[in-house]
Amino acid sequence: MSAKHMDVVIVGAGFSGLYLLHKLRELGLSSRVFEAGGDVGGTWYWNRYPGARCDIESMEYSYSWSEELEQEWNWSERYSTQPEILAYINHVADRFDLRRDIRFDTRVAAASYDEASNLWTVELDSGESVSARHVVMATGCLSSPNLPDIPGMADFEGPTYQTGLWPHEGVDFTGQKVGVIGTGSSAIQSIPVIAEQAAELVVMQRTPNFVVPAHNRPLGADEIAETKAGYPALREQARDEAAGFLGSTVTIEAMALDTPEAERTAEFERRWNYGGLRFMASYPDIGMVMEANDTAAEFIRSKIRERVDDPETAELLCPKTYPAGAKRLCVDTGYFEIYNRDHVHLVDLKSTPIERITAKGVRTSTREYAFDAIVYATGFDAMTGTLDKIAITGRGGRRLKAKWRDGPETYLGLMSEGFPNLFLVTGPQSPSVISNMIVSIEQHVEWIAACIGDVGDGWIEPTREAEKSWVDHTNFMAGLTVYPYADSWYMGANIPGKPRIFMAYLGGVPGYRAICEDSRAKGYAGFTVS
Ligand code: FAD
Ligand code: N01
Repeated sequence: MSAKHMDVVIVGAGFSGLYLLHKLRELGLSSRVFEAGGDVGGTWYWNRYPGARCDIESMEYSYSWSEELEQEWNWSERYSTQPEILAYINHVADRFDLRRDIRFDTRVAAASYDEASNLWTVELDSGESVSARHVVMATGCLSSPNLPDIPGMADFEGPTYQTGLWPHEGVDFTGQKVGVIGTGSSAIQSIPVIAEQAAELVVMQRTPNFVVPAHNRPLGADEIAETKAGYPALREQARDEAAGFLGSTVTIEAMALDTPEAERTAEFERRWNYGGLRFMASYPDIGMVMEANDTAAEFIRSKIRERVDDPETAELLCPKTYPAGAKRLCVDTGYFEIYNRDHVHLVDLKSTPIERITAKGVRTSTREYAFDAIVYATGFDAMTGTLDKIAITGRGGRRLKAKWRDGPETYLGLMSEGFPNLFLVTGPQSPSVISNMIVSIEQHVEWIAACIGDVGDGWIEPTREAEKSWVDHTNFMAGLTVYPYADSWYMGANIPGKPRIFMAYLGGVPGYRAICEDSRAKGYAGFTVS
């Protein structure tokens, strides 16, 4: 643990950093992981809010690179809880003896490239520094929790919580009046659980979300055995699906708008009853044409109206200002039904905005709500936020944050020109958050590890031309879809002053993989290697 120089510095010990460490060891390279948190897990270490679980089915939201691991681990539910995913990641760390090369409670503050030595110097928040030939940012897309800047936040006398920084010891809301600000995925998962404890729960909603049911349930021994028996083929199939999970490719050829309404509704109903994110992969035009999208949106709204007793509350919960799926679709367990309980209230912040946080609670334009505790379910500075916090300096003293002032610029989401040997796992302009992230993480880790092995003591960076055309291509692909029509975190819209640009690649997981593999097969086409 005391070495000052290594082949590779890895920042982050989530799914990405752990697999990369393992992979680099296989290549005989020395590497060290620096992790700001106290243990492994990344997302699943930090997001301990009640109700946290995955929205990709457990048997798919897991590593595929070790057959033994795949066979020995048993998931208990269709969608795993945060504690179970964290237990899995801990099991992986122990089983592959990863911890000995990880330094916890250590934040990387800066990384700078020296052209003369072709080395990176990585500065830690302890004041120490280490050097490495290569640096890999396995820092996560959703790892910088966002606290809004609401006047008076420091005045509140009770405890406050951000879902992405939940206390390890948990929180007991029994008998309390609780306010939750936000209605994204974190809120939608936590609200039904908090409501079970709280004496009164007030949900403060600025924008309602499109939500599909999880239909979560325990996994039976037979289906686990069946999946395990067919794992290699299932994993291969997932890698060939548009978003890296089974059922994410649109297979129906007819357009929604050309399909008779009764038939279309029956298809939506079938997907609704199956549950989960497959809902959006129905017709080819749903993600591309607003009018087609609205057929799916209206179906979801009809379900909200069925589930919520009070028509006024139901209308407030119906998203109407952006296309379905253009913000990350939420997957729920009992979310809407919670509004049928007498002790749960919805406040519409669009018509009655928050004016300030007070000593006792939250004051909107019409009244003050008194709370014992406030939960900020207010999301993340996604994709670029975590990288922006590290002072990354490349060739000629150029800062990555400055280069990305008008939006991230990468080639394939893997590297950025002017920053040799600096790799990004699931970086901006790769499928990342649009996909089953484990599939995308594995693909990136394998590409990066092979590249580092090939480059050795040399260097690699993208050409400016390749990078510019990739950024243009990414924007072009986004422009073909309805995604840019929502004020989403995908677009940077949730962070004041952040450039508005769609930050992920929408060309699909298999096509993207083929482009990466093609580049490598052609001796890293689009990159300069020395
Ligand atoms: P992370 O898990 O974010 O790990 C990055 C690590 O880097 C963190 O531990 C962080 O502390 C560390 N780090 C960052 N900066 C520094 C620094 N400067 N110095 C040191 N350490 C640093 N994806 C799916 O595909 N399916 C899901 O169902 C799903 N559910 C999710 C649920 C929640 C609540 C959230 C927030 C995200 C979810 N995601 C899901 C996305 C999830 O982030 C990824 O699936 C995956 O866990 C990311 O792994 P990672 O290792 O790339 O990043
Ligand atoms: O964050 P979000 P999240 N005043 O940004 C509101 C993954 N994830 O943590 O929409 C009032 O989606 C904001 O309102 P608006 C998944 O990829 C997955 O919930 O900006 N409200 C919004 O309602 C997900 O997409 C799971 O108008 C304010 C909410 O806060 C991503 O992480 C579970 C506000 C933020 O929603 C982020 O999800 C959890 C303000 N000043 C997370 N500022 C799974 O299910 C913000 N809001 C797998």
